[in-house]
Amino acid sequence: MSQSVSYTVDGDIGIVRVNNPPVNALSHHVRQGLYDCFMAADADATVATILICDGRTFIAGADITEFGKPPKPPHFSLPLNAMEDMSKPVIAAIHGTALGGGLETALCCHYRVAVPSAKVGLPEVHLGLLPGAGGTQRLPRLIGAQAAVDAIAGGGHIDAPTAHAAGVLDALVDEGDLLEGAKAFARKIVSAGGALNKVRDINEKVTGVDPAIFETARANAIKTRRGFKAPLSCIACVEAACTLPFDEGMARERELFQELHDDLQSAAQQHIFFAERAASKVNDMPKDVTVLDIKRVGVIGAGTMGGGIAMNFANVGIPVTLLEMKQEFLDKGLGVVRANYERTAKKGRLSAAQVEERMGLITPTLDYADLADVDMIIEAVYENMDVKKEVFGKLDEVAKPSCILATNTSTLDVDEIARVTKRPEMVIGTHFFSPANVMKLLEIVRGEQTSFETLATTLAVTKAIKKVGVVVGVCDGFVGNRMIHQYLAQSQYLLEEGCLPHEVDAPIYDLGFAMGPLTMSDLAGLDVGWRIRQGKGLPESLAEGDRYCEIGDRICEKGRFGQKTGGGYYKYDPSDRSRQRDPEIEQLIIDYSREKGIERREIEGNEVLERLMYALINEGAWILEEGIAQRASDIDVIYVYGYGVPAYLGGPMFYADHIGLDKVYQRVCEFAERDPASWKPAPLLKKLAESGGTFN
Ligand code: 3H9
Repeated sequence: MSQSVSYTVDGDIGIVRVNNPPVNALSHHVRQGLYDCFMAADADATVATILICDGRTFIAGADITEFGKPPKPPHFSLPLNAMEDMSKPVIAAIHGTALGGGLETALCCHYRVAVPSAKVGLPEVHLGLLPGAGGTQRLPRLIGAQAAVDAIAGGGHIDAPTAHAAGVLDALVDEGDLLEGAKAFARKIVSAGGALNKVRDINEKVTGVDPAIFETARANAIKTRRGFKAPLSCIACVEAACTLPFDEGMARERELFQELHDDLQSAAQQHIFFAERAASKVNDMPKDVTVLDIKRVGVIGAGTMGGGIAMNFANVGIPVTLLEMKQEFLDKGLGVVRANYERTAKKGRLSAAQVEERMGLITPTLDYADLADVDMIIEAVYENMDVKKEVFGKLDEVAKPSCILATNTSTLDVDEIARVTKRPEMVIGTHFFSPANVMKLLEIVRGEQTSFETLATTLAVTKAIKKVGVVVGVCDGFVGNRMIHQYLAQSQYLLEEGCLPHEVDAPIYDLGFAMGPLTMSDLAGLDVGWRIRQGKGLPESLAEGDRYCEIGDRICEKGRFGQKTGGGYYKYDPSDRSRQRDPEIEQLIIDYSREKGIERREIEGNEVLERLMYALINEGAWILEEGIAQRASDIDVIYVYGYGVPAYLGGPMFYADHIGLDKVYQRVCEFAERDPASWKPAPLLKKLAESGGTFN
């Protein structure tokens, strides 16, 4: 028998136990082990069989590492059918997370019991897949078509009490002893006659369903998950459960699963799943590093960023002391935080009591001395080196020696900030993305003196506040903004060479990005970059041979700072903020080219896409070469979670691998020949292109 699944007999009850760390995934040996053990259980004299798992969780799904490789027998259907066809009741005993193939396994048991802290769900959609082991056919028979569409196309986790109320679980048992609870449940079933409740037999097909629910679900998926194929296939499968008998529905599920499995989208989404987990690993970090206990944090600055950062902590029950310079700033900042929470409450996602509880966790203050007992301070003041240094000097004086000092900066040198303190090893950068309470990405900037303890603690805090953290090194713009700088520069050059704003944006939007570079600039606000450029004395301070486009400056000079002022590269309807082309700006661009003696030309779609994407990729290669990012997949995570790149593209470096690095490099060289001022082919890109290598 497989070592990862065992069968024992406890009195009159058989126990099949899975032990396949870390998450009891259904690897091929587990599938074989389940089959063998259930065969053994069926043949002996027990009255019922319990399926339970060791370790931290029930089966958390198929083994994702097996996807995209030659299939290893047995197929899922062998053990799952064997369980469902057992001649005595089978009870799944669930703790942790029964996800994907794990829940599908449980749905082949005749009964399901769980501890209240357990969660169930079919999250395959997030991997670009659909539940391929009968989940799309069994779940609707159990909970109805609408609830099944929500669960399968949404892919969320459902907590055990909710799952119990919905009928996914038959009973909740005491947290303390799952096995005893499951045994008691089994005996009750046996003494009541031992009915074999097969989900597949609940009905021939799910009936009485209004077909409009599928149309609504499809329209919603197209709107909220633009370009993703899996949600639509998930919906189609649930629809099949309502129109086809079970076996035919299963065949449809298999067919659509295979289509998704073989598609690049699912490979990309699986890449992002593993990339996200790899990102929290620091290559040179010793295993035994102490992680400090962060019980209370301080946040400096109650502006948009500071308020959003404070909310992250309050959301997970960590008290925050929020410091501002003036009472009016504090009042305003807290007002914004409250308004944010109340908006969420209006949507039904928070209760009034939870709003108060979270507000209660944020203690406002004007006094630095109130930060004396916090364990970590995140400074989120104005992006200016002198201001930040002054704040850090003060923090160093008031904070206890074990307190970590973090700076929320998107560009500044963390080492320079650290040097004003007597604890540079406890200083780190935390680059939150705006809005900080919503965006999942956190660039964790490791300074030259940042200790492993500080780094490991910051990574743990990142996980605690449910962000995806990526460790990056110090340089101007770190990873995300340094790359975006090159991308935005190309968007400007494309304008002066012949494109109008919508012609720059369209290919990127069509590729799947949330928006093109100029729409993004309008949304972010054009004034910030303009002031930075003014601060640098541009364009007068340009070095010989540097390339600079003044179109952005000219637009700002008109008082147009983007969406917030009703216009930037585009104009925005004041009633609904809808974006429209603006003839005035288009003329400004055409006049600018003429003024600079640039002959405008027709730039076809592919060149626009290539210049924008390859600017990102080439800079990404430089960043890897310099060790600013540890691995290419970290860059992909940053772009998916921070810059609106859809997970189904896998991020810019995964995209480059797919295009072929030889092709990318060749085009980058062509661009560099035409425009050496703005293109410097990265040696790593050259090396990989020439050796047939890939980034990931
Ligand atoms: C599926 O089931 C298809 C079916 O319909 C059948 C079709 C025929 N496989 O996240 P963590 C690894 S699709 C392999 O840090 P947590 C993970 O990479 C699947 N490995 O822990 C990490 O490795 P490392 C549907 C997996 O406590 C380690 O386990 N199921 C898998 O924060 C710990 O993971 C899902 O989509 C896997 N399935 O969260 C569930 N899952 O230590 C995916 C995890 O080397 N998993 N690993 O970095 C999760 O959502 C979370 O891992 C879970 C635990 C909530 C379970």
